[in-house]
Amino acid sequence: MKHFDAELHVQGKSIFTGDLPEPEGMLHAAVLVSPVAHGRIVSIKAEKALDHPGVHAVLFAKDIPGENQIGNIIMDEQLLAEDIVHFIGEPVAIVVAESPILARQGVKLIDLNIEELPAVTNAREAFKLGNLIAPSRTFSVGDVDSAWASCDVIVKGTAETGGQEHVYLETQCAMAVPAEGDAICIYSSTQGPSFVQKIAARVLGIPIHMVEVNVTRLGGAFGGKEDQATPWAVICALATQHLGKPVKLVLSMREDMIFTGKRHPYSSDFKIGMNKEGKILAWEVNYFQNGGAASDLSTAILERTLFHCTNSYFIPNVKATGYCCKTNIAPNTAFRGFGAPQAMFVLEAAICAASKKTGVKPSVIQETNLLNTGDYFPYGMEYRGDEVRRSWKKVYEMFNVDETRNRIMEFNRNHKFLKKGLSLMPQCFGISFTNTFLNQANALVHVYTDGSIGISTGAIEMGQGVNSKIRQIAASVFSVDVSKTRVETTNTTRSANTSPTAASTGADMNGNATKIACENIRKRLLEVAKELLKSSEDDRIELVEGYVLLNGKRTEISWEKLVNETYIRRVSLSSQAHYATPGIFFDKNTEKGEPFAYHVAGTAVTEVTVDCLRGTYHIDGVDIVHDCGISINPLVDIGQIEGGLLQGIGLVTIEELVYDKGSSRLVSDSMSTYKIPDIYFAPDKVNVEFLEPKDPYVGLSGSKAVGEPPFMYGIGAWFAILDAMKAFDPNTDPGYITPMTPERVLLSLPLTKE
Ligand code: LUZ
Ligand code: MOS
Repeated sequence: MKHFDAELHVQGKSIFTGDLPEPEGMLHAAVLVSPVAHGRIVSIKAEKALDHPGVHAVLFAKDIPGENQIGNIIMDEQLLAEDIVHFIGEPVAIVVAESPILARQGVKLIDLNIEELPAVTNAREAFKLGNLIAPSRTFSVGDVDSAWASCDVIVKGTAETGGQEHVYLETQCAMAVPAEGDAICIYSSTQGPSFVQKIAARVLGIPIHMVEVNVTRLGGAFGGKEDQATPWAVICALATQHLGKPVKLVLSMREDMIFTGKRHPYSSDFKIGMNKEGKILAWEVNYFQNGGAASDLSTAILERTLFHCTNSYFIPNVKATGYCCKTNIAPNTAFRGFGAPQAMFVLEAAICAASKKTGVKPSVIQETNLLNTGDYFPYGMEYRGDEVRRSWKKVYEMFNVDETRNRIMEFNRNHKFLKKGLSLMPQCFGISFTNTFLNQANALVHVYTDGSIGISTGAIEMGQGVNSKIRQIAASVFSVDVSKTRVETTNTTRSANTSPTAASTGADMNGNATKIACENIRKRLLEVAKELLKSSEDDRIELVEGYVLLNGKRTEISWEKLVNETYIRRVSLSSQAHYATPGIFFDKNTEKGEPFAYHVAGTAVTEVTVDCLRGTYHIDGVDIVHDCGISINPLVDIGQIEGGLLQGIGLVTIEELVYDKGSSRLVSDSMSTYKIPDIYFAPDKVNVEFLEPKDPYVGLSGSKAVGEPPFMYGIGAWFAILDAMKAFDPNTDPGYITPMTPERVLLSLPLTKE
């Protein structure tokens, strides 16, 4: 049950896009980007760059033969700016040269003259100016307006969540190679090869079948390569089309951090109403999403925010409205959780605020309102699981939460400046793309005459172990050893019209397509076995551990022999299959439907220690009870849970994006100024306990999606830190603002305390 790439990784033998052997005559691209947040291009002069040794070409918007448009949901983003630039880092021109250094020297020699225009970087400011990417959307259920009258407590407030840089180890990169005729082959580090293919064809003005996109694996993505791998691949393809030469582009870490979008910062207003017992009766929230300078996936992300506006809780009266605001920063994009963490933070903040006003403990309010089986979400879907309450209960029992609280109180009594805090963080995440049509995948499986198996799907391996799970599924259908299977590169000629590997659905959907294809082949193999054994209708024929079994007894027909006999009989050993998640739909007019195949839930307990003199803190431990269903690969799943948790903790603690007030330039544009959790920052211990599975038909053979849900547990760190700060000063009020950096902690606490 290992991650089959691990051996290659530790030996440095895994192939990433940047490692591919460079074809003869390879050229390198570099990109001239806008140095201002908003402006009008007055003139561009490229003569000096063209005279620079080794420079082969400088390309502008006017050199695009097709459409200068890379938009996905809304067509509002040019590949190369023509007239107006909208953010620092927006591509304006491409320099193609004989080396990456020469290309970047060429970029510096271009004379770009821009007349600056006023820039907006803040979502609320953009909203006031009417700069919206799309009309607002509202999810509602019950009647909040009349519900306030029956509430004993009503609390209003605001919450702010900051953005987050993806920090994939492998930066954005691509290579394009000319093929026969006017065809082009693109090697791209993308989560969405079909999207790269479609946009390249659109920009180059050629049919989609003239573009082949090939992906071996990514060095991390986290959503950052769902939409935003595309421009770099298309830039290479455009240069290849112009010059007839292979062209490669690898962004430096710093370029990547400046040029590409991040998680959306949100600013939200909330109003929560409860009765005396802590039952939440009404919830009203307005989310102001900072979309950046182009729509990218912002509207889909805002939609997922609305879907998760009540997280793990049942609230009878809800009105949630989202505003997708257009600002002059790099277009923000998909990031693990896709708008859900932002929604969940606001509700936890509101619970915290309500607790402060009533004296009812946050955990009591949380538990009172947890979803029960049969409750309805504001979007009309029934909660069919029971894992929300089951995980809450189990976390208390397994990890002795009550004892921990007593230990913490004791500790806090005995320490003046060091204070411990605790929080519980439940999460409930909907699995499926919220855009229903994206919930489809396909697979192509070949069994070769020696019995080895080759599998192609639309899934992208980005470290998350999807290929390991797909291999295990194929091996289990044929009942052969996993070593007989191999997952090929992801290639648009073998898997067409695929959805990006995203929304935690990669293994579910591509695994199910693989399963169907394998089952098709197995059926044919069993027919041949029947012939070989001259068996009758009531005989039971199976494939078990590399042999054909007749009525439960092993025959001498091995897997290899059966495969070869099937080939000799001219029966196909290949199958292509399609999978579409059944039963889901959503009506955007009524904002009601059944958008998710299922929900994944769990609960985390976080303990922290804060040094209230220095503002520094340490995450002592996180105990998690999580629902993986029937895990196909527990090691991979625990890796996803731990990784997601750490990334979530990073979001709410130390990951801070800083922009210069005057120029709107990203100041935290390198790994020395943008800190992410490292091994020292990580919790001393992370305990992960799987919840006993309940539904064997869900997901992929009963296993549930694991990519995004565990990210949400990290939010608990913020509330645990606040809990510790309150032990030092009950009146502390840092605001409901992420990240809770040590600076914020320090500035929120009194300087001296007796
Ligand atoms: N991408 C997307 C996603 O296009 N739609 C989604 O619903 C989604 N959800 C999570 C992550 N990526
Ligand atoms: Mo994503 S946030 O690419 O699942």
